[in-house]
Amino acid sequence: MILMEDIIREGHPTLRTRAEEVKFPLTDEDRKLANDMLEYLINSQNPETAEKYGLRPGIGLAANQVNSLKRMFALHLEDDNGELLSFVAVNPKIVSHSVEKTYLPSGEGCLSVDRQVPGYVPRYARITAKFFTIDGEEKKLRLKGLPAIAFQHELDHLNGVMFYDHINQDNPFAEVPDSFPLNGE
Ligand code: SB7
Ligand code: NI
Repeated sequence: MILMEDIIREGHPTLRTRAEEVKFPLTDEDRKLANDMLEYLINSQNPETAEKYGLRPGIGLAANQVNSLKRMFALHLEDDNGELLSFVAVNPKIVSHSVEKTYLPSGEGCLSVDRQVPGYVPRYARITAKFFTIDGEEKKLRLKGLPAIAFQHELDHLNGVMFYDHINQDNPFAEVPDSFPLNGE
């Protein structure tokens, strides 16, 4: 099982390295990694297991964060309609996106960042994403709200990008053109 000590932190070069496409069928090792990442998120959101194992809660986790350069990440969260979105995305991409942006008024955090980094992180408000499941099935999803933000945060990890790379250096809370704040988080 993945623990906090398995999650690499800022300064580790793997977080700044582009992850590589995964080939199908997945190897047993790839499958284990995928399942372990999703399991971490589920355990981290359960107050008992989070407490027991000292897990920081997360809605997403990318392979780079456990020092693996495979293009896969896990997401486990509810959308605005209370529907559970829980999957591992392999070789994910954004095929189209809105012009409009959004951001969390309280900023973003990251399991690989042990400090608060204040500021707005502009994200596309709506995205159409494509990815493969662990079993090699291709999925196409339309996301908005927190799931869209989380998908972009994780896809960034696969490209060696950190959330704070997007924060305005001169004024972290500068108005984001053509955007709205996403409330409820
Ligand atoms: C806030 C937090 C996350 C995504 C978007 C907004 C995920 C935090 C956990 N991670 O570090 C995942 O990479
Ligand atoms: Ni992160």
